[in-house]
Amino acid sequence: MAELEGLEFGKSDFVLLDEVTMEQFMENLRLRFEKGRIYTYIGEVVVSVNPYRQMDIYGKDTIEAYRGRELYENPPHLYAVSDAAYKAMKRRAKDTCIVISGESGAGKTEASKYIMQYIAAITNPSQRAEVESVKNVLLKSNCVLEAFGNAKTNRNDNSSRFGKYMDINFNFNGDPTGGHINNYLLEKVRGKMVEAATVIIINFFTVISALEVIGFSKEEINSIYQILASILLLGNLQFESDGESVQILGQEAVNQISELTATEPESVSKTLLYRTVATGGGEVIEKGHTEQQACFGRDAFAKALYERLFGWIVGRINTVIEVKDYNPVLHGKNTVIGVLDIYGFEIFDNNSFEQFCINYCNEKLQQLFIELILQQEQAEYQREGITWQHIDYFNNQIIVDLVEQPHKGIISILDEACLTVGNVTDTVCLDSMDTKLAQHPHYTSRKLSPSDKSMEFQKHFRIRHYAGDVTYSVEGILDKNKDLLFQDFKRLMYNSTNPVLKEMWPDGQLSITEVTKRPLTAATLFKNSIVALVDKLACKEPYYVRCIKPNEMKSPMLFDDARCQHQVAYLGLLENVMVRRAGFAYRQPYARFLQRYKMTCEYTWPNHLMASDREAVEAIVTQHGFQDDVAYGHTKLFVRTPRSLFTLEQERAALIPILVLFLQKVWRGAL
Ligand code: AD9
Ligand code: MG
Repeated sequence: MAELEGLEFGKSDFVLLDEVTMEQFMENLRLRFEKGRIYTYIGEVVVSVNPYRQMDIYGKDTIEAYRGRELYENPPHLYAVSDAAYKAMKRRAKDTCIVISGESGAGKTEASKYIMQYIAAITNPSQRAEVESVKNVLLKSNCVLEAFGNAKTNRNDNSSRFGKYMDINFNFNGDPTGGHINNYLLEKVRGKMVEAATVIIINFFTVISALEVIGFSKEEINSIYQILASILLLGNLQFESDGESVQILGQEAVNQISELTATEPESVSKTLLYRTVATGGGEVIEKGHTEQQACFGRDAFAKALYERLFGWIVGRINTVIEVKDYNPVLHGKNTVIGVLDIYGFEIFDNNSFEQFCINYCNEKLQQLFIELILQQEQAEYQREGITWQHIDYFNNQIIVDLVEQPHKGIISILDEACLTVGNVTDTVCLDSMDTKLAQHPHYTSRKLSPSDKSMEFQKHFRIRHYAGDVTYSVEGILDKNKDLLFQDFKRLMYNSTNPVLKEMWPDGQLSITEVTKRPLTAATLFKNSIVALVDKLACKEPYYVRCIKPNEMKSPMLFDDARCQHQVAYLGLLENVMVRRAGFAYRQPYARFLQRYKMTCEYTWPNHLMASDREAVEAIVTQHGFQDDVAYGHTKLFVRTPRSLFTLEQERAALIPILVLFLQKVWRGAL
């Protein structure tokens, strides 16, 4: 529990509040924000409020002050949890992860960058060249991925339109040896894509220099810019129909696209206007598009180009940073720190498939938080027979089920509609959802609220999310879920004479008759990737950063009480304080505790004569006078505050040299 700052800055750990009430919580949060103290703990969890201004708290001196220190030795900071995760990884060979959550614009991406900078700064003291190069690539990859994957939204000027989970691998010295990036659902809305492409072109030199540092070749960098230019050109391309056939308006754009993608202009035109279909009899024919189909094809192509480019860049970075020549026998266990920075919960005026996926992802992460911090914690106290007053909290599993349950959930219903042959429209799909989910307490059907203005046009449904109500439009939802791209575009790209482009489209080599299997839908692919992500996080020791957005105006001065309180409530922070306050910071099986600290007590060194390890542990605890700070479980000792353990650690550290000296004397026969 950090108490190092003066009282005028409020309580640096919410666990120290006089009373755990929303009023006191908010008062403390506001006071700290106003005093420029943007970080506050709940035990090991960091609560961070976006300052919306540059803070002088990330420099080299600060890094040095936090390096190797315990959490409560310094004021709360991201650096302290980064160090805690690093120490756990290095000392105990634990895989750890830092999960950063909070709504859009709350400061997650900034936090993830500070965390990575800290880890980079404290590792590799001997400046080995190969480690420096790994660190450099890891840091530069942020710049590239942000350039390609971020865009301005009305909630955040630099909003992440993709989720990022980065594993950093360490060797037994605790130096980074490589890493791996997983990216999740890149939003492919045309306006955002065009904007991102423009930003990359404006930031030309910064992005190129980052790409070069990572190791992209000249040809690869050229190809990237050619693809971006093609995407912009596709956006300008129009069609016109004379009632019989469809033509492209602007042959010049077609010529430019063909040049940029190293394809023939005739092939580009043909792919934009026709598609190949296999008839029931196995015959292959060319079918002309309607104007609407041509527009759909063009947009889908532009989006797919963007998505594949992004995926390829991530893959290319991964080949550079993957751990090479690692021999576990020679090098010891390879440990990992994972950093998760994903898009935050979003409510726009108009919410669609993308917000549905993003908000579902946030539900899953909240569920993981509940499971690890609120549920498992309490279950362990019960298992160990510790007297415990159960603390209630809202469990959002019910909303997770609403979205992902097989056969009954929204994703299943969407998929079913996409797989049904025939003309299933968005509205028919909505009908099916309304019927199947009418009774669900977190689903509102448009039929049940005909007078509700936000449900007008009868094309909406609403989910009561853990973070608030969101009304989603079903307009275009099936197309987005099918994420259909005519095979002809894939073939066009596969046949490009540019090897970089060709590499991005391996599935283009299939002919239309070979493409029989229905691809998984976008929602199912997304769900699978998020389930895999949660599994990955769940097997690591988690550290949490909970980000709060102080206001909607991006103002450094304004602490909007209602908005902040809403976030504190839905993030479950008050419940977190209650569990933490009533709970215990550390626990260790009796035998392990004894092994480590027996030298600090005359009754246990070198061996104890008591009836059980538990009694021996009691002797140590009593000798050091912190009997009021512990509870005895069936198999483990529970310690409430880290300070007690720290005292023991210090004493142990002081005793070790004396013991070594003693043993040396014994060995030399001097005693
Ligand atoms: V989203 O879910 O990707 O839309 P984030 O990632 O939570 O969102 P981001 O980190 O991008 O938000 O922060 C938004 C803006 O707040 C940044 O562009 C900065 O201008 C500002 N910010 C956030 N954190 C800090 C900070 N620690 N210091 C200074 C900050 N400014
Ligand atoms: Mg972000």
